[in-house]
Amino acid sequence: MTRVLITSALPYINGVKHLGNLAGSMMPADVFARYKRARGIETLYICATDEHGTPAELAAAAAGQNVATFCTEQHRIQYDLGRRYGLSWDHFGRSSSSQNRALTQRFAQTLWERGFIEERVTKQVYSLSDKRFLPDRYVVGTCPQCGYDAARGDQCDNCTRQLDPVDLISPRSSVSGSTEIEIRDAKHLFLKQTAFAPRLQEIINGKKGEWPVLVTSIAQKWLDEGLQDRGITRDLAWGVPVNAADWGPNPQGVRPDVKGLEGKVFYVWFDAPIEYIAATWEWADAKAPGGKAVDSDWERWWRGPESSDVTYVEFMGKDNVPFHTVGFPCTLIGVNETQDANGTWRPADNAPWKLVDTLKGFNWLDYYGGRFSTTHKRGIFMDTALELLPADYWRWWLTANTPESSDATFTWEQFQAQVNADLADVLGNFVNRILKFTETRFDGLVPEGGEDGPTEIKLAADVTEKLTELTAMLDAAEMRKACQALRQLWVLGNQYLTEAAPWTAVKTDRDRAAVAVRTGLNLVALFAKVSEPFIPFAAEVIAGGVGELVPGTWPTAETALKLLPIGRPVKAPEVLFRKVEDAQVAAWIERFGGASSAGA
Ligand code: B3M
Ligand code: ZN
Repeated sequence: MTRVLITSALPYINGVKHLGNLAGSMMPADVFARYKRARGIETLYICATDEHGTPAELAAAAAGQNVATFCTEQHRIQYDLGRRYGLSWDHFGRSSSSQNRALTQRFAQTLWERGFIEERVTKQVYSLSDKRFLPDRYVVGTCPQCGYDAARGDQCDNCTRQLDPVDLISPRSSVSGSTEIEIRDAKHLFLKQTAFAPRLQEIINGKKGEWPVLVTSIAQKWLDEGLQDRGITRDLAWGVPVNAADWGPNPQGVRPDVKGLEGKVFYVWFDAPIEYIAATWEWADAKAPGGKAVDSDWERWWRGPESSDVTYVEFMGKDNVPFHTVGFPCTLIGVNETQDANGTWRPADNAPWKLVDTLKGFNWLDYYGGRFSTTHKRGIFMDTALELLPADYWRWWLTANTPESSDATFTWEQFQAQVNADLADVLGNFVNRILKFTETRFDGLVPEGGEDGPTEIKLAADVTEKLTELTAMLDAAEMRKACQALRQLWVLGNQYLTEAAPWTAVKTDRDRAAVAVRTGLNLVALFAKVSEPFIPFAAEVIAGGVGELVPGTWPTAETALKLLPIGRPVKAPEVLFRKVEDAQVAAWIERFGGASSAGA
């Protein structure tokens, strides 16, 4: 039995995330994690807030708060919201944790001692009016690649290219808006990514045809354009301190010249992916007696022979793919391996850190064809969405519309049509019909008597087909197709009831009606079980209606329609899904903007 390690991209700390963020990382990761657990597979789903870098500092400044206090509050908010969406993280950590600080510093030290980091004097954007360097998002300007006029210093939101702040055309400070800017020399550490290009190419070649084309093509584009060595330190007060004074000599026997490195921190994209590992360490510490785990508790998921049965799956939006196919693998290869004088790579020790096995990258979820925007408050955010409707409505719609092969778009009209049809008309209606009928005509008990006829035999075959499809799609983390198969499974329930018509049969042939009711109730149990990864709250209510289900077992062709013992008491739940009304949709369009807000 293999274990599964799952991470979803770490949401920035700078505010509540919108539904687009949820759709393209945390939601599919959660469905996948819940599915694996439902199969009885040992699963660890790790996420955390990404708390360093300019997004955190800028947002704290905008809120008029000290950055540490801001991060503590915002982490709590994101944690609570995630739980209310049913996100089943085993741990939701913080990249500002002491564990991440220790691990980031340790990795950097190793990279230096192996010769993969070097010191360079670089040109940096300096703001005369703000009297400070302006790294990354502290500077905005025109993208030199695509001409987008609000590109940030680190990355262009329009063409997704990574940028260097000094390359921006017409740069201005995001702190003050000032254009009084000059370029000054400053010392920084660089990760020699160029050295890793052949190793990365090997990895990507091995993943072509297995990972989504979106992912391998982004990675390949990067490799084709030629990797750049990457500055991994910044002139910021908030972050993981470089701490180079502790480092030993590099292969040339040179110790880092600490002068000029004081007061610097690592670049957020250096420490953030390391937090996947450090958050696992946090998880182990959190459940260890005395709050201090032994290393093997968390390392068994991440390194060496103890982790050889672990499959590691990452979920993220396409803008994060370069950092996970190039940046983070460079860090890990550099701590796992050494390169001798002839350029040959050799394992550095017998406990290498795990690299990603499967990388699921997603396109964007748009709002009426335009981008969701935190800055422009366009679209729907995780907190407001829950004021409108229960989490399962959002979970279902977002998963059924996961932006897998192309961008997807949210519109209120389509949302209403889909959740009403799938959840209220198909699933909710089925569960309600059969349970109510059992209560009124069969004393609320799974009835005995009668034998399966041709309708049941046909149903079993159809159920097996859809269940096989659903299972295969979940194994492949193909969320849209998984939802499609699940919806078709629900539809089979209604079709069966209409055909078997126990309400008619009961008048003349009670055994026939008993078969139909028993089969219908088993379908309810089946739906509770297989819908749980998608709509866990409703699934729990449905399961409650037919009694507890065995955890850690996934139905098979043999068990799918035999989940309930004869005589088990059942009970119709309260209304499972209320329909979304036209008046609500009209009000929400008014409040959040509809088609007419597109392109804003
Ligand atoms: N915080 C960017 C984002 O939320 C970044 C992901 C980090 S994953 C290590 O899109
Ligand atoms: Zn651009």
